[in-house]
Parts: sequence; C-alpha cells; structure tokens
Amino acid sequence: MKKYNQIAAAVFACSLLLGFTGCKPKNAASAVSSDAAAKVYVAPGKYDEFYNFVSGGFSGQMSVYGLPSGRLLRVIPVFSVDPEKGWGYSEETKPMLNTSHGIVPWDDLHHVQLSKTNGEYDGKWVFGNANNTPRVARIDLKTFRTAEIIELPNSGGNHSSPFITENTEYVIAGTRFSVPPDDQNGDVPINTYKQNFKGTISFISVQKDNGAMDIAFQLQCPGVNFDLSRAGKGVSHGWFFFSCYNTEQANTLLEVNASQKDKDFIMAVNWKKAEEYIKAGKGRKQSVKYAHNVYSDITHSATSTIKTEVTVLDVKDFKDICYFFPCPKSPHGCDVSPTGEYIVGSGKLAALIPVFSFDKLQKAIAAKDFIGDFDGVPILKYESVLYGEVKKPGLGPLHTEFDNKGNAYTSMFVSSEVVKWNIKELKVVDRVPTYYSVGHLTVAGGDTKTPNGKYMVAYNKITKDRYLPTGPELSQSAQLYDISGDKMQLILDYPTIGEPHYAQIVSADLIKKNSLKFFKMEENKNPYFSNGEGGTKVVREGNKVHVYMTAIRSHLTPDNIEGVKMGDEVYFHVTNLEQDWDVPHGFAVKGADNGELLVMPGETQTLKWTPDRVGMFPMYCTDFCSALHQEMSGYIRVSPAGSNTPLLFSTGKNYPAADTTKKK
Ligand code: K7E
Ligand code: CUA
Repeated sequence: MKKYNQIAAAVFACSLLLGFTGCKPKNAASAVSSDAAAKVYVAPGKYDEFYNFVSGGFSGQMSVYGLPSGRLLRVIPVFSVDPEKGWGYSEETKPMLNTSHGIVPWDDLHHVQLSKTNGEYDGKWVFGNANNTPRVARIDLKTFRTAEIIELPNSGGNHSSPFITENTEYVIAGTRFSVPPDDQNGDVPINTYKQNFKGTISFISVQKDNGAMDIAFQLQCPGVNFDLSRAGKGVSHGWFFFSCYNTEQANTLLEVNASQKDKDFIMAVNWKKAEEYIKAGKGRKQSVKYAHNVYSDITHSATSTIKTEVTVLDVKDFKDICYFFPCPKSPHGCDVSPTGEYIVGSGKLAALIPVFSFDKLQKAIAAKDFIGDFDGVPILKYESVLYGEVKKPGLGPLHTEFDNKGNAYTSMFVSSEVVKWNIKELKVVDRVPTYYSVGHLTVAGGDTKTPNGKYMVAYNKITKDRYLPTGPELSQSAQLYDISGDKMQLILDYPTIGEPHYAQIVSADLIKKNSLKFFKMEENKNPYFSNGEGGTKVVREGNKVHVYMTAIRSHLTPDNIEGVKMGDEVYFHVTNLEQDWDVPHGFAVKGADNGELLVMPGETQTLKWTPDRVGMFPMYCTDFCSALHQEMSGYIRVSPAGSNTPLLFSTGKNYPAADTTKKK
C-alpha cells in the first residue's frame, strides 16, 4: 500500500511537471518537433544538400557528413595516421607528419575553415589547425585528402587558428600558450613569464591557384593567451580580431589566476598595415626551424622540407598595427557579423554578451581614445568601442554565428543551450536546450557574408543519456536544428568521430562538381610507377628489394616472389591500373609492422616490409574490389640470409623449381 502511494505521488508530481516547461531541459522525445523525421529524411539514392566538415578534436582528423541526414561520408586523416586509408603508413605519406620534432603522428584539431573568395566559400580547400604541435593543414576538396601541412615556429598551442581572410589572402594562426621566442633561450624559470614569454601570430599566405602555403610573416605580441579569432569582412576587411585571456600573465593555476580581471581583451589587428611594413622591409629575420610538407597528386608522394627563417614584426615598435579593447571575463569566441560591422565577444564567465562596433573602433583609434597600454600596445576605452550588450543571454557563452535575417546564435556551455538574439536590438528572441553542454555551433555559411540560414548545428561535449552506452566513454555528438522559422527546432542527433569543436556547412553543389574521380595513369610521375603489367619487376639494390607491382581486377603482378632474404628491406610499390571511379585496391602482407596500403585508381603507393623470419608470407588485396577479390592474392618467400635462392617473380606461370638445398 505504501509502495502504491509512492507511485501515485510520483505520477501526480510528473503530471504536474508536464504542465510546466523550463524546470529542466525536456527529454529527447518531447523536444523534437513532430515533422523532424520528414525534414532530415534523404531518400535512399538521393544526395544531401550540404556537406558538413567537422573537426575531430583529439583524434587529429576531420570528418565529413551529409546534411540534413547526418550521414557520415568520410573521415580525413590530417595530423593522424589512418589504417583505413594507409595514411601515414605508406612511404609516400609518412613525410606529411614530419615536424621539427620528427614525425608527430597525432594532434588535436579544433577548427576547420573553408577557403573563401570575396567572403563566400569557394569550395577549393578546407584548413585545420593542430593545437598541440603547432601546424596548419590544407585539405584539397578535389581529393578530400591532406595536401599540405606547415609547422609554426614561435608558437605553443596553435588554438586561435586557422582563421581566414575574405579572399583567403592569409590563414591566421595565433598561439594559445605564450612562450619564449624560438631563437631565445627557453631554458628560463617559468616564473619569468612576464619578461620572457611572447604571444606570436602567424600570417600564412595562400597561393590563389594551387593553395600553396608559406609563412608570410609573424607578429610578436605581448605574452597572453590567444584563444580564438576571426577575420574582418566587408567594412572590416583588412582587420583581424583575436580574443585574449590570461592578460594577468599567470603561469600557474590559470583557472584562478587567469580569472582575476573583470575584463581581458580583444586584440584588433590591422593586417593591411602590417603587410605594408613587411613590404617596406621593416621585418626582422629570425632564425627558426619548422617543417613544410607538401603532397603531390602527380608524384603521389609527400616531401618534407625544414625551413629556417621567418620575418617578424614586434608590434610594440609599430604603433598602428595592434590595439586592445577590453572584453569581459576571459573571452573565448570572437566572431564577426556578416556585414563585418559587429564583433561579438563571448566571455566564458560573463553574464552578458558585448557587441563591438567596427565603426566606433575606427573612430576611437582616430581620436586616440586610449586608457593606457599593455606591453606597449594601446588599450581603447570599452565604452568607445562598444555597440551594446546582450543582457542575461544565458550562462557560459562560447561561440556565435549568424543567419541571413540579422540574428546571431550563441552557444551557452554552462546553461547548455543555444540562444538566438537580434544583432541590432541586442534582444534575445529564442532559446533551445542542447543535450548537453554545447561547445561550438555552426550555421550553414555562418561565417560568410551571406549565411544560408536554413540549419544550425550544435556540437556537444556531453551526451549522457542520448545514445546506447558504449563503456566508460560515450559518443560525442552533433545536433541539427531547423532555424528557418522564428523558433529553432531540434530535428536530428548524430554522433561524431572524435570530439567536435568547430565545423562548417557548405552547399554540396559547390564541392561535388570538383570532386576527382581517379588519377590519370599518364600523369603518374611516382618514381616507382609501373606502366602496365609489362612494367612490373623486382629489383635488388644491396639489401633493399624493390617490388614494382600492379593491381587490377583481380590479380597482383607479380603474385609469386622468391629470393627475398632475412636482412632485406622489401618495398612494395603498388600501382593501381584501374581508370574508373571508386575502384581502389588494397595491399597487405603478413607480419608487416606498419599497416596496409589503399591505392586509388591511377596512383602508386609503397609499403615497406622487413621480414622477421624465414618462411612463406601471403599477401593480398584488402579492398573488396570484384567477385574474385578473394583471389587477388599471392605469396612471397623469405629465405635465410646468405642463401642462394634466386630472385624470381611471376604471375600466371611457374619457373622450374630451383634446387636451393645445395650450397654453391
Ligand atoms: Cu570552443 Cu578549441 Cu574552438 Cu572547442 S574551442 S568548444
Ligand atoms: Cu583488389 Cu580486392
């Protein structure tokens, strides 16, 4: 009876609660709009309308989804090795992961940025940052592969990166951790932060035609933490904005010591001015060491070059490059509206969202409306730059994007919601819960001059009860909202690969028309290319055995190899002879201690193998390429060191068995 009463009381309480909203986020079922299924349904055989490029966080990868379906289309290894694609395992791709520290096969990729022309996505490339060992990568959207990686000297924690100017003139990368410059003694007491530590911002130039990157120059700035950044656009083209925290210049227990001040800064950078000084030869040449890695779709190989010089401007010596203006409470996101007029600072610990005016910024600079300086960089007066404040938006604002109707969308980590507010009026007009603890959000085209305004996606840190349990770690997740109406509507959950930070959404039409179907055989300039099966051979050079191999449905040539000996290094150079879309062949050999190859049509890739024992080793194609895929295999025989087994290779025939039992 007592039990019955408890249940009845609980039912009563629940039905009471159902009458109210807002006590706590509604659960999944009740928060989804009734027509959600129809809105995200992409019928079998139909394409999605958008590509969604999503950072993989500590997986070092980027993943590609279709929207609105949430279908996972591809995972792109960027700063990571990937056994699925042989990336980082083939001899040709290993140099992509080289750094001044040697091969670093992992990183922490937070932000993706699509290349832009005139402030709009142009569909050529997508860039990603390595937060740990500072690097910026360029992914070619013809191949969906990493084409170039450049390391950044004078940096530690490349977080406010890789943000892009309106015409991809520059990819900008600000250091998260200030550090002593690379050409100075870093072996100093940590508590000399204020004297010895500097914050460096790199300007990476991007060639218009082929995307080739180079560090054009660096700005040496005061020692603070640069968190995020955005380029100006439209009226503010030529400027860049960085959120700064730890203006306390603390070097220990930052959670307390870097949260002392009521306001930190946003740093406004006049990069056109900096460019002028560089052109006028005002930069200082600094000797440093950084890797520049380039992948060629003609040689199908990467080269890594160690570079030794950068040009640096110390901003305190040039009074018109950098300006600080105050921004409350350790700003994280620093986002620029579609017109370029408004700059939104998201103070993680602030109870409001300040919106700054570019026009007022210009006037304040002209009027020298300074309240002092910070390490030689002038500080503008808060009120002189402020357009206004969004009051009581929620708790823990992180990032803001924009739609095409004058609204902004800010993610609220602590109150776990997305808040929509009107830019002109600075009024909150809608809010929706996220499940749970949203980090970045993105609107389709949300950082361009003309956002699409159809969808917004929240990228969440915590998913608790949203997915089937998968042991101690649960899936990270994205949530898709329809923002075409006045009210935001949750329409889909989809899990992500790795921890998602920033992501971008671009019209599929822009990307799919450029997608490469296969590599042309006649353009293959890999030095180990086999031009047809007639070009296959096995060549011994000392203890190196080069196998020039081809793959075509459904055999390897050669598929019988003898005469390899203990102590040899074997290089399988596999050329895929197919000239058709979506017919890769794979290659693997028993006991290989690195991985497999996955070779695209028309491409050559190399697997290095050092046999560890005498015997017979099967090798085979790893990609199910035809009905006779299982037949696509062969043997390689390994004989003892010093044996006289002759070097033989064949496909489709047998040599007379050589008598190798007798010593010569
Ligand atoms: Cu907000 Cu690294 Cu862009 Cu993640 S950062 S959330
Ligand atoms: Cu080629 Cu399976």
